[in-house]
Amino acid sequence: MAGVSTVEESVRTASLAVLARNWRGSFTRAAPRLYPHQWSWDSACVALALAHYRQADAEAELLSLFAGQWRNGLLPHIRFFDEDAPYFPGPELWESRRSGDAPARPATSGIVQPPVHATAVLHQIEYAPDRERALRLARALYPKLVAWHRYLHVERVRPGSPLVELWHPWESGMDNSPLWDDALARLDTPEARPSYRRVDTTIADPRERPTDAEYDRYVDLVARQRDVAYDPASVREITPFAVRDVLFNSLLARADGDLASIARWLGEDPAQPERWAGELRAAIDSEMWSHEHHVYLDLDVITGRPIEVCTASGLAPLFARACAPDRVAELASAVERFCVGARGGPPVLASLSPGDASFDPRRYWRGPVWPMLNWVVASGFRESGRVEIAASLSDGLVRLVHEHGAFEQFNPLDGHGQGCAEVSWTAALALDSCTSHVT
Ligand code: 9WN
Repeated sequence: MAGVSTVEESVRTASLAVLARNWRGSFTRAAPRLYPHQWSWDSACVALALAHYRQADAEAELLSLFAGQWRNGLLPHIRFFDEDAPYFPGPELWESRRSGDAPARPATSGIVQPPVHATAVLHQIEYAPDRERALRLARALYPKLVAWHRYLHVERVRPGSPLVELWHPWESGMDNSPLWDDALARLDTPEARPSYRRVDTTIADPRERPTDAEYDRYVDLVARQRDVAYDPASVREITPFAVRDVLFNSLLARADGDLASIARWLGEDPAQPERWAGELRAAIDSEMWSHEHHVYLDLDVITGRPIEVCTASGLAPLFARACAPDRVAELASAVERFCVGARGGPPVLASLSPGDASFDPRRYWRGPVWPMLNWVVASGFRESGRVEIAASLSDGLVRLVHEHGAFEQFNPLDGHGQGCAEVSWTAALALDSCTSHVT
C-alpha cells in the first residue's frame, strides 16, 4: 500500500485537475453531465477547498452563486446557466420569476440547500494567500450572508423553537434518505403521474438514483410551492412536508458562528450571529438528542414527533460545536455503527447504518458513502479533540478517492464509485482533506 504522503500528493493533483476541468470561467459545474449548473452547497465546498490554491476563482465562485440570491435573502439551491447539457428540473419547472423576490436574471430554483457559505468565506480569510483580498470579498458578501441567515432564522421557524425547517427533500441535500419516507408517504399519491421527463436516469444508473415514485413527490412539492409564488408564509401554511433536519441545523449553527467571526474580522458587531449560533446550538442539543439511539434525530414538524431513523448525519452537531462533552463521548461510540471499511483500509461513513432495514448499498442516500457527510463528521471529531477518529475518517475518504476516483458516492460494501465521475465537491473535499490548514 502506498504511503500516506504519496497518496495525498496524488489525490491533491487529481482533485485539482477535476476542479479545473469543471471550471466554466466564473463557476464550477457540479459534475460534467449529470449536474451542469451551479449547486449551492457543492459550490461552497469548492470555494472552501480552492481558497488555498486558486483564490481568485474561489472568490468568483461565491460571487456567482450570490448573484442568484433573492431579495428576501433566500439563496437558491441551483443557479442555472445557459449550458447545452439538459437537467431536470430546469428553469421551466421552477418558474422562479413567479416570486417578486427572485432576480430577473439569472434563473434559479426556488428552494435552498444547507448553508456552508459563511464557513467558506471565513476559510478565505483564514487560509487564502492574499488576506487583504479575502477581506474585501468578505466585506462585499457580508450583508448578503446576513440576509441569507436572517431568511433562514426568520422564515423557516415556527413559534416555540429556533430550529429551522425544510420544505423539500432536495433542501436537505440528502434527497432520498429514509429520513423522509414517512413524510413523503403522507403526500397524496398523484392520480396520474405528473407529466415530466427525467434526465438523470439517462445519464446515471437508475439503480443509483431516487425512484420514479420519489420524483413524482419531488415534482409535486415544487408545484405546490410554485403555486403560492414561493411566498414563505404561504408555504409554511400549506406544505405537507416540513422537517427539522439535524445536518441542516448543524451546518447553520456552525455557519452562524463563522459569520460572527467574519463580523469580528470586519469590525462589524457580531452580536446577532452569535445569538443565532447560541440559540441554535442549545436547541439542537436539547430538542434533537435521542437518549434511546445515542445520536441526534430529525423532527417531523407536522406530526411533532422525532423521525426514528439513524443516519450518519445524526453525528453532525459535532461540527456545530453543539455537543456537551459526554455527548461527544457517546457519538465517538456511535460512529462505529456507520463505519464501513474497504478491504481492511481506514473506515468511512455509510450514509445509513448497514444494520438498518432500509439500507441499500446502491440507492443514493440510503447507504452509499458520501464525501460531504464524512468530511463534516471528521471535521467535527477533530474540533472536539477526537483527532484519531477524525484522522482515520479523513484518511478513509482520501484513500477511497485515490483508489476509485472523484465519484459522487461510493458503494459501502466494496468502495466502487457510483452515480457519476468527476464530481466537483468530491474532489474539493478530498482536496481539503489533504491540505494542511496552517496560516
Ligand atoms: C438535486 C449536486 C446535487 C447535490 C445533492 C445531491 C444531488 C440533485 C439531484 O446532487 O441532488 O439537488 O439532481 O439529484 O443529492 O446533495 O448538491 O451535486
